[in-house]
Amino acid sequence: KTLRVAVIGAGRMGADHIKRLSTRIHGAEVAAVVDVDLARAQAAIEGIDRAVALASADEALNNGDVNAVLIATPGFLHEEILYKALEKDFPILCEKPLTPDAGSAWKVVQAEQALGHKRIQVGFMRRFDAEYSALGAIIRNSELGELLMLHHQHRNPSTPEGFTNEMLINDSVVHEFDAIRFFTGEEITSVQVRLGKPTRSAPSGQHDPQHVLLETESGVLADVEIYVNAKFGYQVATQASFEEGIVSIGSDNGPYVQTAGKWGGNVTPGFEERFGAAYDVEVQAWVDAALRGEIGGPTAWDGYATAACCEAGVEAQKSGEKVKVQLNTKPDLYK
Ligand code: ISE
Repeated sequence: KTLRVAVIGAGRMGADHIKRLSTRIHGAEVAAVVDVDLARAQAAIEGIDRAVALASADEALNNGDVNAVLIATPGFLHEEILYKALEKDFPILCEKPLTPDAGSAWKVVQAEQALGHKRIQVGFMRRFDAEYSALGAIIRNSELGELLMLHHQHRNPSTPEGFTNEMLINDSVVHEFDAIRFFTGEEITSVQVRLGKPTRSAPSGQHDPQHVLLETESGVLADVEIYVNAKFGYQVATQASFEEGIVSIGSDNGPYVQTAGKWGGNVTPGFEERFGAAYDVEVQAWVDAALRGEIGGPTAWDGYATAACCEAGVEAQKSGEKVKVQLNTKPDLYK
């Protein structure tokens, strides 16, 4: 059996997934690529056997050759496609965020619940990063005693046009919301955002960097430096403080070069390079699970819970107050 995947959205992430599906991933093939810019879809299927370029998600979902969907459009367009794909009962890999706000994410959770089984995997790829897995295992096995604090740095070289102040939370810190939930196995209970001295490199309307402070159910404290116009390169790093030690992940490591009177190496340019291997593992896990009728990663509940954190985060950005994260009761399907 093979997944015949419709990739919806042929932008930066969609194009990256199309490449991995048609080269490195086993058990899946690109059957269709959808983009409002048909020329972009056409360019994305070049060299891929039996793949078609289409201008609408509807056409792709109703194409008899398609039996799975990977959603890589901007977040605000996910909801409509999710409902249609659920109606078809297709395996779905939906890039983060599931939807942009908690209300709409909850409706998606309810639609999946009505279906009676999990079909949606959300694209929180960091869970598949080797160092994230290693730190996760150290926490779960209490190897260094209890986890007490998490310090995160999330730095991008620059932001694409139209990247708003809210998107620092909704598109970027959403990864840390999920990472903290993944590491601790707990929900986040509150979010606070501090705005300090901004960089002069931020586009107008964007306050950058921001300092996000979080608490989990058991009182683990976490902080995130989100800095999206940091210029020097891409960096996603974490330092975890335990009763019996400190664990650091995400530093650039090698090759370490000495030449012409200097020493050093290269900074990772972007998320494709930093998380390339994690994306491969994520997509393969999705495909393997889908062929068994299951999902292989973060659920629609994770998408909903992080959307609730984002909503609290955006409110906290505006008020400067510590905002409680409100969650509905977790449905049995996700327990
Ligand atoms: C982007 O959308 C991503 O998902 C990247 O992983 C993240 O580092 C970046 O901040 C986001 O804008």
